[in-house]
Amino acid sequence: MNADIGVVGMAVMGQNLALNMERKGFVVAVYNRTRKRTEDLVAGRGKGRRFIPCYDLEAFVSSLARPRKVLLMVKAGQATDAVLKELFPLLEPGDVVMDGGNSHFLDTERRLAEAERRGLLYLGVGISGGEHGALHGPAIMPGGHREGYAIVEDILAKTAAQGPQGSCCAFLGPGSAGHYVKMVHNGIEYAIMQALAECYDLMKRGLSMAPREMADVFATWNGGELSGYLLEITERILRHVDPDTGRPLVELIRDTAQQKGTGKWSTQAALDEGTCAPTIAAAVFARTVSALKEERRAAAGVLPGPSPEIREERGGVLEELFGALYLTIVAAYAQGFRQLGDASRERGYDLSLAEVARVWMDGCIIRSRLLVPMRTAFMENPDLPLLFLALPFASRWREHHGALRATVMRAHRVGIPVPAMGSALDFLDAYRTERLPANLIQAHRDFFGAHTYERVDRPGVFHTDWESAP
Ligand code: NBP
Repeated sequence: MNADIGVVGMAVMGQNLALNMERKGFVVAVYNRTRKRTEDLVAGRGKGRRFIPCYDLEAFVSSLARPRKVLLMVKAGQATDAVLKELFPLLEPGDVVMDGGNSHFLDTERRLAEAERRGLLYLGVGISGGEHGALHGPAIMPGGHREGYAIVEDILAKTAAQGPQGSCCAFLGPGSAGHYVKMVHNGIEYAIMQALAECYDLMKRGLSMAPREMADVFATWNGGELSGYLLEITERILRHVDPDTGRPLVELIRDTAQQKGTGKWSTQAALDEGTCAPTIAAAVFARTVSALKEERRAAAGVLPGPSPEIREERGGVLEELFGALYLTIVAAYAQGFRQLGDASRERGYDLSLAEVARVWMDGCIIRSRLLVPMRTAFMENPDLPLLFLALPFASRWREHHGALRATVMRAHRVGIPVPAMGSALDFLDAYRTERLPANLIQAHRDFFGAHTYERVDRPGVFHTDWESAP
């Protein structure tokens, strides 16, 4: 019996994906550098399943039906390079190698070029959904060699979540398109999580609400058009009681958010491309500030601020908070999609943003009911510059921008930081302003660096000798 597909890397993601694929009817060869993980899988959760356990890469490769299909689920970076160095020479032209890890898109470009030299078909495959998604159906974002995708499409499409509008897997484009889309997915994820944390902070410190009460609010919000996985788990987290202490577990967790780097990469790439992703960047920096625990503790005694108490009627504050959250979440998606559109033009991905929205509808961490109207917006206008210009989101802006303003001003008044909400508001206010003060910046640049400027009243490029001007 030959395996339909082989998975390298039997840590959390690899194991669960292998189990998922086997359940979909495929024979799966499994291999891990450390033998014990493979042994544990086939003796435990994988017992009696159609797995072919392999304990060296040669045996693993020989167990695969031709053309061979290999999915790497190993740590991104050097580990992936180490596996590929060993694996590539064992394969034959026409075999397909998929990297399902969170690889940096530039690493994917480099590996794809190396695979191409060897006649191999290479796919950088973004996978989202964590452990649960890997087992029950993640969102899968492949990019790279289209011929390679044709060979693995059946397996990937069946392994992916089955969303309201089809399998949450689609070939996204050439090169590093898949990993780029996954990276921006994570950037959006950072921004939504930050916005939810800001709501929690305003409810907790501002309104003195108990986690159980906050959970009720999130449950209500999650029942409407904002419904999505991150709202759902926020409610569940807030209801969770620590069995040891009887206290809400969330209150016992240290307030320093860690990061593995995909949010940072997403922001770095946005900066490199000159695209606008300030809310995603704000969320990355908010995590950085959260990590300064000891400094924050010291500063608390040195830098006073107002009392965080919000002395207003709770119902009204929460109503406005919903509007603020709504627009901030849409701003996160809007900036992410905009970055994807810009990267697609720059890097030749030829992305369909409507298809990206469809793939994100289920299985992944940023799945949300909002993706249905977002997909429609991109289907109606594939070149839409920003989601807020599409009718449903423009009308939500009109409806909620007062609430976003009120929430940001309220938070600033009581000294509760809202970097995601604040940056979403600033971004949209700048975006809808016909004349920004950048003319003064151009004058500064010309003053000290003779960088020249354009005028609004006549064509051409100008320089002024500002020092000698009267
Ligand atoms: P980890 O990211 O923790 O990686 C552990 C795996 O990498 C183990 O199988 C380990 O083998 C293998 N590995 C390492 Br480390 N160095 C190696 C080397 N030099 N040669 C061969 N194998 C090596 O596992 P994970 O959390 O399951 O994630 C797998 C991939 O999926 C990562 O790229 C991750 O970023 C991505 N991802 C994770 C999630 C998630 O929710 N966890 C979601 C989406 C994507 P060993 O057992 O011998 O040490």
